[in-house]
Amino acid sequence: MIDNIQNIAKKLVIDGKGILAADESTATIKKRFDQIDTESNAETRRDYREMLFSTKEAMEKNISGVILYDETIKQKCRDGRSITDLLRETDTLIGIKVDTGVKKLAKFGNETITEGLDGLRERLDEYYSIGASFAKWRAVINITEDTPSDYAISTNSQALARYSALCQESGLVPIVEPEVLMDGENAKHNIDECKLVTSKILQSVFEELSSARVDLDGIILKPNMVIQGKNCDEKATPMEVAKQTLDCLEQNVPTSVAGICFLSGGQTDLQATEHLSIMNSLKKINHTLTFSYGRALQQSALIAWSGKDENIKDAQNAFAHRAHMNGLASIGQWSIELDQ
Ligand code: 5MM
Repeated sequence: MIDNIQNIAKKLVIDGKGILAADESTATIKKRFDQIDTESNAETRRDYREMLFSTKEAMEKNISGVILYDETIKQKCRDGRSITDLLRETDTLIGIKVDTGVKKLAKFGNETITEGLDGLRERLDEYYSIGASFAKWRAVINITEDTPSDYAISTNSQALARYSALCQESGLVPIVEPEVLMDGENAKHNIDECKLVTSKILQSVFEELSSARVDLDGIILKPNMVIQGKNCDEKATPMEVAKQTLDCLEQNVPTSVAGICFLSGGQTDLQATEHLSIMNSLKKINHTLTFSYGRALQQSALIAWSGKDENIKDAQNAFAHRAHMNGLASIGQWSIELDQ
């Protein structure tokens, strides 16, 4: 079973490919659809995601796996095939979001804890039987004047470790996502602050993974890049973001981790691609670095689609383009000229 997990993890980070995060919860996808004045219901959500997953060129060449939401993994395409069969046709690995969301951490103000451990073993077995080969759990850490607290860091890390151990027992590769948010009002949230907090959460996560006996060669880490918060005036250059991110990962991520797939976190499409490409072109780290983007892969396709069937081709072209650009970034060969 462990061999299989290691092979799946390797396949997820194979050269030129990365992960499409399409596991927006119902509330999050509604926010995305609100931007394009499109009603969010089970059918429109299925249509949108089916459109992405049937972009054959992108899926075959640049997408190793897709993270689905519970609703989607059980849905059928318009023609009656299952969504999982559609993904299998392009040899795309099937992933599933298994946390049940971020809730307020009692007695800790606005800090959060990610829930979903109760009954997780049974849910993982069910997803495995439907065809999932990997899973995802996202912890959220917010930088403010007085957060994150040590307790929020440790309790979220413990949850990530318990989830990871359960995944591996069930034959699924866990994607371990401790996200330090770019959002927030804090003007002091500069790149150094982000590096400090990202280092803290990574140290804590790897301590807990080790205590939980998780095999690191059977996990994928999904971290944020080291970058200033949205409200900070001190903007780091792309080279600084790349170098500080590499430095942080080198110091805090054991080399046995199978691969690192970044989240985009609210960066623009181009920023997310450029940062990844610079990191890979610097070749300073032993890990494979690629993408597990949600917004940075989908935004242009979402706008092009705008909820209309007649726009499907344009939207698929937009998605294929971003997937291609990020595929190039994953091997350090992207350039702005190619992206025009
Ligand atoms: C696709 O969005 C994922 C699910 O988010 P919610 O639980 O808030 O609905 C999210 O975890 C996503 O996978 C990561 O944040 C990475 O996405 P971005 O857009 O930051 O690349």
